[in-house]
Amino acid sequence: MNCLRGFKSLLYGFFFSFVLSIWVRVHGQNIWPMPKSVSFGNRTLSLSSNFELRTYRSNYLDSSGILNEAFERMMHLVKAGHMLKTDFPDSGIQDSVDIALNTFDDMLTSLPVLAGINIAIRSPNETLNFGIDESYYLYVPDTGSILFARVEAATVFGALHALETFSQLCNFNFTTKALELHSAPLTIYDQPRFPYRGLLIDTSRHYLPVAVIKSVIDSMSYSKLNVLHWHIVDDQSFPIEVPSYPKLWKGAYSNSERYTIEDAAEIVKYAEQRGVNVLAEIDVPGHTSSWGFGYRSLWPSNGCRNPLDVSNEFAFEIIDGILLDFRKVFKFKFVHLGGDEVFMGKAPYILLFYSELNDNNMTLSDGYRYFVLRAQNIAISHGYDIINWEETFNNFGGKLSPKTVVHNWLGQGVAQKVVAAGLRCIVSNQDRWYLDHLDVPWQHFYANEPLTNITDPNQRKLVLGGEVCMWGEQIDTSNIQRTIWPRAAAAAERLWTPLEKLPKNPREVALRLAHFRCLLNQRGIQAAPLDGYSRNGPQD
Ligand code: CP6
Repeated sequence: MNCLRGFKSLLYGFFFSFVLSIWVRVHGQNIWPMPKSVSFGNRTLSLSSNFELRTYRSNYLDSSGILNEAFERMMHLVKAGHMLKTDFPDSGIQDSVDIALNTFDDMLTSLPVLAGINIAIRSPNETLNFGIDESYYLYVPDTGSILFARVEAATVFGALHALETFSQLCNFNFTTKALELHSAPLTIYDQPRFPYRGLLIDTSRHYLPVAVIKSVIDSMSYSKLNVLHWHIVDDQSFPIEVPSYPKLWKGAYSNSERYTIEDAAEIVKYAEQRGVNVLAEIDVPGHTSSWGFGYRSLWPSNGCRNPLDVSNEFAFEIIDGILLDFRKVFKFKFVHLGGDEVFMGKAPYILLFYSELNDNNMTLSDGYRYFVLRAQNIAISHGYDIINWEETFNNFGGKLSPKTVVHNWLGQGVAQKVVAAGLRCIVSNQDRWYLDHLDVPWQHFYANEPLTNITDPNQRKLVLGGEVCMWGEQIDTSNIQRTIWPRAAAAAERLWTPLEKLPKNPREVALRLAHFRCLLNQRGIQAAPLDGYSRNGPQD
């Protein structure tokens, strides 16, 4: 049976490597997202069976292992690159590949052999955070006695992007069973257009196992997204442990559907090793019904479980405890404090609170603003800058603290108003970048331009980037990856590639994205097909 299967995949392999070789010649590079600048020739190199990582002439020691581990992963992935998703639905990686490569002999190929990749990092001690330098330079020579690819990057996280790009340039040759690179000599200068390129996951509506979150992080690194926005808790469940308030996770769906603080730390570390920041969200004062399962006094009244009660000091104490614990684990510059969809009509207690303060001129909106500002000050006291959903901005008439980043979601044109008010902004307009809107096609994700109608260069700088949102009401382990991909990749290129370098030919974009989708499949990510396109062309 195995033998038959192997034979079948070999046949497929011949077929696809044939198609692929024509493909590469006609269309050049299938890199996703498209780098800032690429130039390449058409010589084929064969990767040595001992293809190695070197860091000499660099004072980077890799004490954290980030670079060496990324190199090992990259080699594993490119070896898996010829496997067909249809044959191996659970994993793109097969033992037989390693066997094939080990029997391959460098001496038997007539092609020039690429011996390894030599990486130099200019700022070796940089840790991952918002705004670090992610640029890299990648050069693959085609002449010389011993060929080494060369990477230069300011930070190790730029070098990770270089390795990802390099992995996308490698192909498996079924005839010689060797890995090949078809486009030497090759020079790439690359750097992201926006520093914030996010993806939201929601673990309150449906629990996502740690392994699933890790696989989402893997796939983010393949498309160079760099912020995992973790909408951890909401009305439906409170799945995370908060050591300062250990009863909070009584709001979890079950004992097996929750994250220990060690799980959270493990996710953050896993993400950091892949160049992905984790932005934790605690959405207040709305979306908090699950908090009261552990601490009943957080529910405003019988039959009313949210928003948190502005007149209840304990609400602020508990936010303080949560952020104290979060700060030890979530090292990102920002914490997300939500602030969306607060229905004040259900909260007459707020007016009661103000009448107790003898200020009867206060309104429910004043209560909302008081809550948002106090939560912000708690976050600032723990060393965070803040991200808030756009309702905060809309309710404050543009007078929010300058430490706030406004997270757009309601509609287009909001970024324009936010940056005109001098605040920073992240774009997620729901008509284009909400992944739970299943009817929005990848072309709309691709076409969504964060800088629409913003011309002043200083205002343009205030748009930090954008984020696609995978809300969890309809999503769990069974369908999360195929709902995220390939559409999130379309947004990832919009956020990475310089505007003037974004490919304009829709057919080129569709085919290259179809190819990237196939790459995800080969790497074990269950990305959905593009409507009407395979990597071999339109199906018409
Ligand atoms: N949960 C939270 C949600 C949404 C928001 N906040 C949401 C609203 C509308 C749509 C999708 C998601 N489910 N906490 C809005 C930011 Cl269409």
